[in-house]
Amino acid sequence: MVESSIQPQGWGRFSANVRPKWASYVCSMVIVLQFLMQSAEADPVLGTSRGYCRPVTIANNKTQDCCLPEPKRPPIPFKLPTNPIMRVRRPAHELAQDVEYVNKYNLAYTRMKALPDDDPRSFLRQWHTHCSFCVEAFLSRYLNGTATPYPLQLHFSWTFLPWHRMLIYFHERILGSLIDDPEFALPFWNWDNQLDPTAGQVPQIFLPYPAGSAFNNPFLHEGKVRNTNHLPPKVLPLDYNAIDEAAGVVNTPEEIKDANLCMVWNMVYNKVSAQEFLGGKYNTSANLGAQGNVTVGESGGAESLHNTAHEWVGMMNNAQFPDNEDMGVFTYAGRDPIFYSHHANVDRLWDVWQTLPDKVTEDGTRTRKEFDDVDFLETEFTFYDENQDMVRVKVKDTLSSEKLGYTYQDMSAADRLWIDHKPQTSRPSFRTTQMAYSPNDYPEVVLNANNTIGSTPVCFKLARRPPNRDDLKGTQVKHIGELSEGLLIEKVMVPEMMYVRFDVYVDFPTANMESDVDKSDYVGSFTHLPSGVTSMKDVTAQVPVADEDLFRELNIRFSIGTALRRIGIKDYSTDITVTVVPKFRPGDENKTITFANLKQEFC
Ligand SMILES: *[C@@H]1O[C@H](CO)[C@@H](O)[C@H](O)[C@H]1NC(C)=O
Ligand SMILES: *[C@@H]1O[C@H](CO)[C@@H](O)[C@H](O)[C@H]1NC(C)=O
Ligand SMILES: *[C@@H]1O[C@H](CO)[C@@H](O)[C@H](O)[C@H]1NC(C)=O
Ligand SMILES: *[C@@H]1O[C@H](CO)[C@@H](O)[C@H](O)[C@H]1NC(C)=O
Ligand SMILES: *[C@@H]1O[C@H](CO)[C@@H](O)[C@H](O)[C@H]1NC(C)=O
Ligand SMILES: *[C@@H]1O[C@H](CO)[C@@H](O)[C@H](O)[C@H]1NC(C)=O
Ligand SMILES: [Cu+2]
Repeated sequence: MVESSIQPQGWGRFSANVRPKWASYVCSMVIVLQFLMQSAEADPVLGTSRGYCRPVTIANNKTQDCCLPEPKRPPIPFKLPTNPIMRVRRPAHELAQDVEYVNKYNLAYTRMKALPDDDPRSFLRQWHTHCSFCVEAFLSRYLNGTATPYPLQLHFSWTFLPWHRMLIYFHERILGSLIDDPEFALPFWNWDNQLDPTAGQVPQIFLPYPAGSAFNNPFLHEGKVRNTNHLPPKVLPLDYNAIDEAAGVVNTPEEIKDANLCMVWNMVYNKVSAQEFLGGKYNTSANLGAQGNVTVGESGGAESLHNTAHEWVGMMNNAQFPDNEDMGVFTYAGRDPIFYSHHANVDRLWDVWQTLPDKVTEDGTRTRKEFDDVDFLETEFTFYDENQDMVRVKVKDTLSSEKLGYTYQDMSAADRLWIDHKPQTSRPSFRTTQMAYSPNDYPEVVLNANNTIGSTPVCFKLARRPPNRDDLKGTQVKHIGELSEGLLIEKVMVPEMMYVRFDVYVDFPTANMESDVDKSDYVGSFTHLPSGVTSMKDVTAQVPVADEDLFRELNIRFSIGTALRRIGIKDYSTDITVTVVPKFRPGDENKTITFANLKQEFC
């Protein structure tokens, strides 16, 4: 068993390591037995930088090399600390006037930046860690280290939250060690907080302080590429709409606040199952289409919600920064320190999510649980720690921040605002006010036909049925009444280089771009950030193909149970309509995205 835990050493550049034959034989046996014991289909992914890496292609045929150095020592297994010193992460807006913290934070980054490029703790390599793992520079592997032919992509599935949790966990420890402060904790950008109007602004600690003040923070802002239109006092609108912005539409602070509460309620509170909040299973057997499309999985609520902050902070439509640096694109996001603070808040929302009561399902008794699927729990990532050691972390060790030794300052008063949020403007139900309305007047989706989202809203009839015992399979609940009713849009072909956003409404067939999201019939949004594009065509030859040919094939789930009850539909036999409202970016208005199916599904 001890030997098998270091088995992944036996591949990549370390394959020449000498190991007695009998030992590797025993190891293989142990591993085979472990696999047999799990399940015939078990294939947890190993996300590591070892063994293979290619530069990622970004827009306009440029490439960015984000590959990471090889470890100097054999990788070590991650161990949860036994008596951890608690690092308390505090909200960035409350740290703005804390001279000691701001200066310490800046010093840690300044030292990180000064490390040589081949040091995996250097800021360059911290950025590269996100760039490479999130833009398909590596191949996904089996736990024994054998490469699959499929590119690794840690967004768009259940790996999103645990991987980013550990990315910032090690980032924080490295920063702390560089200033000899074992209690150093990252600040979190508390953008869901609508109680304090400064919480949703780009935090002051990432902006220059007045000249001559006691604050010293140049690394946190100098050379960072951001949208100068979105600096304080502007507040991040979680339903950000670049077309409206370009057209000069200005929302009042009150409208922004309501929309923000509604978005967080929908994308966090209303996601009662792990699948809805974290995302779906990572697909380790994705097809490599001739054109190199990537089949990833299903994005969760946390991920869609967090993309908006990326898009809003990054520089947009600037000829000098055509790739929407830094935050606006996966490739460059890690180059802005605000990225780590943004992800600390996403991580905090995961902690909060675990504690939320259930007012979502029919029974109202479902507890929020992480996946118990062995493919999830045994999934492994490698990261570099504060000693430059490569550490192999299993997802099962990432599920409790407290066990990891950090915690978040209590923000429950602000959290409560979105937890208890009810749509402010109750639009009268279309069903009751429009006598002539019937879902039968709208087409049902035709499976695998050319169903498209784009240009104008599209409306489909959705046939509904009650949940049954078969629906319990693969979920973590035993009672039908605890299932969450969802709408699943399948095989959405998302162009890799396109910002995508669309909103979904139930029983509101006339919904359009200007419809207020803070209404009962709004059920959520999907957002997608572009990234560098790598060819899946020929993995070894590293031949880039045209950006516009590449797609990510994703399933997208919307939770509709509460919305239906709020608009007065209390049974499962009433058919409804589903309206998908595209909110693509300026210039993309006429683009279309295809999908294969749209159906009711419980989870
Ligand atoms: C990108 O490179 C390919 C192959 O070299 C070339 O055919 C294509 O025109 C280039 N595209 C752009 C936008 O430069
Ligand atoms: C590693 O695991 C995969 C999947 O179980 C298997 O196909 C492959 O042969 C294994 N490789 C080694 C070297 O054991
Ligand atoms: C994984 O992707 C392949 C190829 O698109 C698909 O056939 C398969 O059903 C997917 N598996 C899961 C679990 O979604
Ligand atoms: C990739 O996706 C595009 C868009 O849906 C599609 O036209 C193309 O056929 C796909 N390629 C493969 C090989 O599946
Ligand atoms: C699918 O629909 C889009 C938009 O209506 C159209 O541009 C495209 O040609 C269609 N594709 C096929 C294969 O019918
Ligand atoms: C989208 O299509 C409309 C109608 O054909 C056209 O007027 C408009 O210029 C197009 N927009 C873009 C960005 O191509
Ligand atoms: Cu990421």
